[in-house]
Amino acid sequence: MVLRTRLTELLDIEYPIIQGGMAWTATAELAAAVSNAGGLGVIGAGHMPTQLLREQIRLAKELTDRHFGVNLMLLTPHIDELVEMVLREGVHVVTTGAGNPGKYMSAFHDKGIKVVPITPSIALAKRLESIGADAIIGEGMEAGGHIGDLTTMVLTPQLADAVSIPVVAAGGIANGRGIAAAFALGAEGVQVGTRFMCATECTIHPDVKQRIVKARDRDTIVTGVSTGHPVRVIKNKLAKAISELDRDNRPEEIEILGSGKLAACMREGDLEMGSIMAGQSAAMVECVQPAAEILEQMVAEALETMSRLGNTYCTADA
Ligand code: TUI
Repeated sequence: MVLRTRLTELLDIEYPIIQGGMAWTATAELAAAVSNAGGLGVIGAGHMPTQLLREQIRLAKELTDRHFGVNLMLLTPHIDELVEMVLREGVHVVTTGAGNPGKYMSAFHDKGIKVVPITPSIALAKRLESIGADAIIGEGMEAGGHIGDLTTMVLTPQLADAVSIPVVAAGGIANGRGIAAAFALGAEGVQVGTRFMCATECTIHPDVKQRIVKARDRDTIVTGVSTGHPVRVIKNKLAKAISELDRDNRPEEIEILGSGKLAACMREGDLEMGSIMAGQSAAMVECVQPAAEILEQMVAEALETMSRLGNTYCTADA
């Protein structure tokens, strides 16, 4: 199967599919499995201690000979230390979230590291292109975790018009029809998070995977709006408590209540008081399966969809 774009050339990967760099979720095992299967695997640094991220990078290098990336969450207090370590260890790609990676751009480029920031808006994308971003991930509010306020449907085409670098669509994409739709909107790649949470190689607690498989269309909610950092999660007791604090505009209490809850969910499987960060596409994830199978199914379905649409709507006769 061949699905080549400027993104596959830029990152030297087989398929234009980037795995979301989800904190406490996207470990070296998942990243290596995705890279081995032809996508771009990404280790999610989140708030990881520097030493642990170093070990994760080294483990990924043992598990795959292919290119992989690290996602840096720019809100983390020790971000400068993480960047320095990533520069020393060397990885092929850095994706960034929750901020502007401008101050690190030239340091990454000097080491030959491609920089692919995540943006929720057009203005930030233009700024990032002007300072040398290699590609841009536009993340719509269908995504899980920390989100902006535009949908993938409106963000992607505006990004494709606004910048010349490759655009990667993220948020709400869990199957090949999603890839075909993203391509129709002008993207040259997709980032997929939630579906890869249900990869066999993903090391999160099995109960979380089953919760995602079970999820229905309206099972997620956006919490923490009053903190300035809205987060999409699957509804549970914690989400309800945070929503109530949001309603009463008590952001400080949300920060306290939310602390450590992502780890409680992903590592310990606390489905009641853990933060089940997942996107709306959870409703479209049907089973737990190997990362290679996810990639193969998605690519096959994308090709089939694009060909079917061409055959259905584009007839040669007058
Ligand atoms: O970063 C994510 N998703 C995340 S990060 C995360 S950990 C966290 N925990 C508590 C509060 C906040 C984060 C869980 N999920 N996705 C990429 C993303 N980046 N979404 C939105 C943004 C973003 C937002 C503002 C990127 C840039 C930005 O720029 C602001 C500026 O500096 O102009």
